[in-house]
Amino acid sequence: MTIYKSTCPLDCPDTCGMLVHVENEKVVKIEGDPDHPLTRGFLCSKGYRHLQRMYSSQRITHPLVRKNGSWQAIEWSDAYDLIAERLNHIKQQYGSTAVLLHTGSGSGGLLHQLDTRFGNAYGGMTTPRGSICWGSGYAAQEADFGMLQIHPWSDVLNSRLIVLWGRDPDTTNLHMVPFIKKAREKGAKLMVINPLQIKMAEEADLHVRPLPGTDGALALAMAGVIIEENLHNYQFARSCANYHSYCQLVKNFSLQKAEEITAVPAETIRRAALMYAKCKPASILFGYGMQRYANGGNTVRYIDALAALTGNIGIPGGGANYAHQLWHGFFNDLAGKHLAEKERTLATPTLAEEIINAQDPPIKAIIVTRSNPVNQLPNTKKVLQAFKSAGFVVVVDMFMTDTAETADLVLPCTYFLEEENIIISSWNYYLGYVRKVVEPPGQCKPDPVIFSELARHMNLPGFELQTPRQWLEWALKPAAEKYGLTIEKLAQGAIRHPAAPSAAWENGKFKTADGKFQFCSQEYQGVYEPPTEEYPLQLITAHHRAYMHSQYHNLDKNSSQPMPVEINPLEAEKRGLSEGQLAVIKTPRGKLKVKVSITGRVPEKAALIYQGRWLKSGGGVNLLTPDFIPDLGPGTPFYDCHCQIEAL
Ligand SMILES: Nc1nc2c(c(=O)[nH]1)N[C@H]1C(S)=C(S)[C@@H](COP(=O)(O)OP(=O)(O)OC[C@H]3O[C@@H](n4cnc5c(=O)[nH]c(N)nc54)[C@H](O)[C@@H]3O)O[C@H]1N2
Ligand SMILES: Nc1nc2c(c(=O)[nH]1)N[C@H]1C(S)=C(S)[C@@H](COP(=O)(O)OP(=O)(O)OC[C@H]3O[C@@H](n4cnc5c(=O)[nH]c(N)nc54)[C@H](O)[C@@H]3O)O[C@H]1N2
Ligand code: SF4
Ligand SMILES: [Mo]
Repeated sequence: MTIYKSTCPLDCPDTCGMLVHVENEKVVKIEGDPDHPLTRGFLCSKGYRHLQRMYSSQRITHPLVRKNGSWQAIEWSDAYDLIAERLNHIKQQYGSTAVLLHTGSGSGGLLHQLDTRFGNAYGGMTTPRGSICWGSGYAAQEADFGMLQIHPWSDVLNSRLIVLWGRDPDTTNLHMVPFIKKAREKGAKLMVINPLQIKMAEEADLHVRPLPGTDGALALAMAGVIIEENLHNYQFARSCANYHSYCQLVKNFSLQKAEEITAVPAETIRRAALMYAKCKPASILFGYGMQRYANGGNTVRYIDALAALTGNIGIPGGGANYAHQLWHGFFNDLAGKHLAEKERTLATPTLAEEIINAQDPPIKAIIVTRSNPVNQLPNTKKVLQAFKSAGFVVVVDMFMTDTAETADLVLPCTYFLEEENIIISSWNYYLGYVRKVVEPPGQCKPDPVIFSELARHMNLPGFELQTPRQWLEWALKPAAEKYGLTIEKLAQGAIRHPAAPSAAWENGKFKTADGKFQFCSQEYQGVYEPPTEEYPLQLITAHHRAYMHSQYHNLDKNSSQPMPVEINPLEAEKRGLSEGQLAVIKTPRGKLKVKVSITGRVPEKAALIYQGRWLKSGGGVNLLTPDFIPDLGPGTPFYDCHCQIEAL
C-alpha cells in the first residue's frame, strides 16, 4: 500500500490536506493529514465520503448524446465533432458571445481555468457577472478596503472577542472550530449574531438573533452606542474617508428604530455594542448568509464600518474577515483573457431571465462545467425555461445532475484523485497539491484535457501546451522564479502563501483610490420581499453540514424523501402542523413538498430548508427563491424570500 498526500477540492473554506491510501490501483482509505496546519488529522463527513462518491455506480463513464429523448453513448471524437460543428456554426451566424459559458467551483483546481481559456480562445463567450455565492459582501469589501484580505485563522488566538456574524463553523467551516475553542480557553469571549440557534450559540457569551436580512440596522445602531459612549477609536476613524457623513447616518439611527427593524431588544443591541467596543482586539468572522439579501452589500459595509470605528483593523486579533485575493497575479493566467476578441456578461442573480431576453446576439448554446445551475440558481422554473430556449446545451460533470438532464451532450469528467491539480483558497492562505493516484473509470477525462482537446479539435489558438503537467508548470512559473515554489515541493505538503500577512492591513495602506478605508454613509434599505399575509415566513435555504450544495445528495438512501422544513413551535401551532407531517411550502415562484420539523432553533416568522436536494428526487429549493439584483455585487439574494407552509 502507498500513502499519498492530497487536497480536498470542494468549495469549502478548509481545503483540507488528506492522506490517500492506495492499494492494487484502488483508493482504499482517505484520512485527514495530521501535518496540515488547518486540517490537523481529521476530515468532515464529505471528506471521508469522497471514496463512496468516487466509486459510485452512478458515475457517468462515457460521453452521452441525447437521441430521440434517451441517452446514447458516443465516442469522444464524435462528441467533439458535434460540439465543433454547432459552435462553429453559431459563431459564424451570431458571433462568439452567442454561447454562454457557465463555470462554478464544484471542484477547485487551478487547471480547471482552462475551461475559461477555451471560451476566450473561441473568441470570447458570454459569462455570468457577479456571483452566485459571495458577490454582495465581496463588492462591499472592495468598496471599503479596495481589495480583500483576511487574518490567518490562528490569529483568533490573539483576539479577546470573536464575533461569528452569520457564520456557522460547525456546519460550513469545521476546521475553524478548534481555533475558536482554543481562543476561548485563552479567555476570548464569543458573540454569535445569527437568527438561528447554531451550535456555537449554545456556548456563546452573547447570542443576538436579528430578523433575517436586518443586520445592517443592527450594525448601525451598535455604532451609535459606541460613539455615544465614546468608545470609538477617534484617531483611526478620523483618518478614514466619509467618517463625518457616516456619523451623521449613525446619529439618525436610533436604538428604538433598530429594535423595530431587527426585533432585537434595544438592551441586547447595547450589550452587543459595548462588548464589541470593550473587548479589543475583536475579530469578526463573516459568514455569507447575511449578505444573501437585497441589502446584503451594505450590510457587510456597515459591519466593516464597526471594525474601523473601533480601530479593529490592521491589528493582530482584529479584523473583518470575509475572504482574500492574495493569489491574484500569483500564477500565469491560465484563463487566457488576451485570447478573447469580444466579451459580454449577464448578471448572475437574474441569469435565467437575461438568457431568455438576450439580443444581439441571442444565447444559442450553453456550456456548463463544474456547476449545477439548474439546481443552484434562484427561480428554477425560469432557469429550466432559459436552458430550453438556448437550443444546445453541453454539460461536463461526473453525475447525471438536474442540469445534465437538460443537456444535449454530457461529457464525463474525472474525480479529483484521477487527475493532477493545485488547489488555491480565498478563505485560507494555503496552497495544496492534488496527485493523480488512480486511473479514471471508463472514458472519463480531466476537464483540462477535455477543453484542450476540444480547442485543438476546433483549431483554436492558445492551446500550444500539450499536457496538464505542462500547463501546471507554466502556471507556477512566476511563483517558482520568485519563491522557488515547485510541484515537487507542493507534493510534500501544503505551502503557505509566502506573502501572507500576519494581520490584514497591517501596513495601514488600503487599496482604495485615496488609500483610505471608506465608511459607508448610504441610507439603510430593508429587504426586497417583505412579509405579507399570504407569505409571512422568511425562508432561509442554508448550506447543510453533510452536503456540498447539490453534491452528495444522490448518495443518500433517503434522497427522494422530502426535505425537512424547520419551523418554530409557535408557527407550527398557528398552522396546526405536527412533527413529521408532510406539508407544502409556497412562495410567489413555486411550491415544494416538505416534511415538518418543529424546533426552537428557528425563530418565529422564519423557516429553514437546507439547499441542494435534487429536483428530480422531489427537491429543488430554488423553485421557491427569487431572482432579482441586490444592492451590490451583484450577489444572489437567495434568502430574501417569504413563504407560507400548509398541511398537505
Ligand atoms: N458542509 C458544507 N460546507 C460548506 C458548503 C456547503 O454547501 N456545505 N458551502 C461552502 C460555500 S460555497 C460557502 S459560500 C460557505 C457558506 O458558509 P456560511 O456563510 O457559513 O453558510 P450559509 O449557509 O450561506 O449561511 C450561513 C448562516 O447564515 C445565517 N443567516 C442567514 N440569514 C442571516 C441574516 O440575515 N443574518 C445573520 N446574521 N445570519 C444569517 C444562517 O442562519 C446560517 O447559519 O460554506 C462553504 N462550506
Ligand atoms: N437556495 C440556495 N441556493 C444556493 C445557495 C444557498 O445558500 N441557497 N448557495 C449558493 C452558493 S454559496 C454557491 S457557491 C452555489 C454553488 O453552486 P454550484 O457550484 O453549481 O453547486 P454544486 O451543487 O456544488 O455543483 C457542482 C457540480 O460540479 C460537479 N463537479 C464536481 N467536480 C467536478 C469536476 O472536476 N469537473 C466538473 N466539470 N464538474 C465537477 C458536481 O458533480 C456538481 O454537479 O450555490 C448557490 N445556491
Ligand atoms: S469538505 Fe471541507 S472540511 Fe470537508 S474534507 Fe473537504 S475541505 Fe475538509
Ligand atoms: Mo458559495
